[in-house]
Amino acid sequence: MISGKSSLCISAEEVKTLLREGEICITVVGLGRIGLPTAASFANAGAKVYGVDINESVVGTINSGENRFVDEPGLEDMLRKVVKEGKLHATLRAEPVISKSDFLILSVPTPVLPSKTPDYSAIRTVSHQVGEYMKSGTTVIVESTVGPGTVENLIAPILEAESGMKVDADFGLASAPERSDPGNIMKNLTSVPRVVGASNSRTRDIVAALYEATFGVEVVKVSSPRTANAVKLTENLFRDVNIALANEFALLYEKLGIDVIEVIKACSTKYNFMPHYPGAGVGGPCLPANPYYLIEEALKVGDIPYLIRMAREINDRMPEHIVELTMEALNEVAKTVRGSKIGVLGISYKPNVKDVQLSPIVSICSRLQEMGAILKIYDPLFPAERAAGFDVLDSVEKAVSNSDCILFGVAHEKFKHLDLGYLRSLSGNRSAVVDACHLIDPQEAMKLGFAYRGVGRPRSRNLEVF
Ligand code: SAJ
Repeated sequence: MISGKSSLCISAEEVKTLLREGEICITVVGLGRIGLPTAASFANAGAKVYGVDINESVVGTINSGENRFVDEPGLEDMLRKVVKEGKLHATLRAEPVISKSDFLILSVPTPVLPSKTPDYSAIRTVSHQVGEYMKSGTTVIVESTVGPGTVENLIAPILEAESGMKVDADFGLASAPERSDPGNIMKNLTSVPRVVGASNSRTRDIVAALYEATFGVEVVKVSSPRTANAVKLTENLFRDVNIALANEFALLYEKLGIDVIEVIKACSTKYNFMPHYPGAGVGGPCLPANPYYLIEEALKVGDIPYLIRMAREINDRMPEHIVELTMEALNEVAKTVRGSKIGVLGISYKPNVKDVQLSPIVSICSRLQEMGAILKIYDPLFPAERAAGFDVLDSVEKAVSNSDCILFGVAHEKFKHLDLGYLRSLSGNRSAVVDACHLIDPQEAMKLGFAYRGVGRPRSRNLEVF
């Protein structure tokens, strides 16, 4: 504890000084892709940080200074430094560290169940643990993404019941939802403004000062935890809906013989157009899950968010559309999916990130395999590894050689410099190519003799005359 003082009694100014002087103790619960960079950053700013996780190997690797998120630039060096300095220590046992912490940061997963309802079991369990062991004067900060109202109506009552204390009177409660892009987390943590809402303005100011001092980033103070959670969900659902609109345009323009990418690029010349792009579907830990946190809260008050739900249906339909395009392209060269060798380039859920969580390409590969295709997958982030139950090869050549179809799944930086003519020479004769991520030029593919299909793209060569 801060030399015996409560984190509720210090001023925002004092936070910065105490942090620098190593007087602040922080426990981060949940050491995943957000929790670990957060813990390392607080330690690097001077705090004494404990990281709590339920996974023994996670705890072990962290204490040896190893970084398991190899695709997060900047994390490796910082983690090794703070572990070596003894400023960050990971542990499986929450009790001894929670009871001596000034700030407790909850950063555990809040996935969505197959029933499309949020799974708050982890945050519930952690709230019981924290409530049981936390001392008076502690401030609890929820970074996990939850529906608006969850902090006030689910987490706060558990903390009060377990601790016998009262929010504001005995402990502070705040929401500071993470807003970082996987693959750019360390950069985002120090550049993207942080939204903070708390149970009272004093706690909000103290938490804001802690984040400003640690990350050097602007803090947007809002009126409550529920507002902070609404901000996080609004920005992500805005994105999901606009991606769905781009996908809807793509499905229509394919039929109208219009190139949706050409249209979007031209639209982008308009000052208030916000480009979003069609693709294989929406994957990752955030966008496919976030809408259901808000939908659940809406249904509780009798509101039905039609557009948000329809957007989810459109985006979830895209993997099947890519499978249909693959069938069409193979049929064009008198082949069927069954028995065809398909070279899949990219299996991550988005470019340049080593993560297959809810990856649409995984859904596509599973469906093609069910249909009897022989898959040869390459992803530069998973070379010679297994990903989502699939073997990943270690070169483009191994995936593409003698293939009946090349499927571009993810626009990894490494794929942008591939020579399509070279790939044509490697693939079997009369081969097809399907572009799920608008990576290649349709006209070039067709001129090379591929049977081409691309999401939202024309499937015939430009006619010289109309
Ligand atoms: N996608 C499209 N079309 C687009 C953009 C994305 O189909 O125009 C697809 C991607 O391929 C991917 C999925 O949507 O499968 C999600 O893409 P994303 O770029 O939104 O990536 P995420 O899921 O990592 O989103 C995170 C979010 N960050 C947080 O929730 C804290 C999101 O708010 C960010 O906008 C995003 O990172 C980012 O790019 O920063």
